[in-house]
Amino acid sequence: MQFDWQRRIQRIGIATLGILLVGGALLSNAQSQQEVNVTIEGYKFQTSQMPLQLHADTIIRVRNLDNVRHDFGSQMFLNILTHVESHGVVTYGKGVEGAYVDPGKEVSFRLTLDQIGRFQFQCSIHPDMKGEILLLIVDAV
Ligand SMILES: [Cu+2]
Repeated sequence: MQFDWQRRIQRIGIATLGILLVGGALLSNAQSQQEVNVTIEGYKFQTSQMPLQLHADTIIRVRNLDNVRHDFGSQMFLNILTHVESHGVVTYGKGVEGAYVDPGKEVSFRLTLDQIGRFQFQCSIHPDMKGEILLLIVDAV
């Protein structure tokens, strides 16, 4: 009799653990950020991105594989709170115009986009270098 109870309690324990794990996975999924990866190579921007959602945490990582300094600048940051991490320095605020990316380095921009559209970016040092990030889908949560 006693043995049965112990088994039952153990089962309840395992079932609860299962629910907690599922709950945790859902939660971490909801909090995960969407990524845009921009690689600079041969004086060109290469963008790879997933379909972006409005009002979701977005991180734009810009990696410079060239051996010269480039810049990643965009109007998209101007009216949005943007968290920039570049060469160990973090800046946060509105009115960010962009950031320099030194050779072999990575700069990241964290922001939450609140309008759809094509967001152009460019390198102020080499005006021919241009690219864009697309936020065109409408099924925002
Ligand atoms: Cu450049």
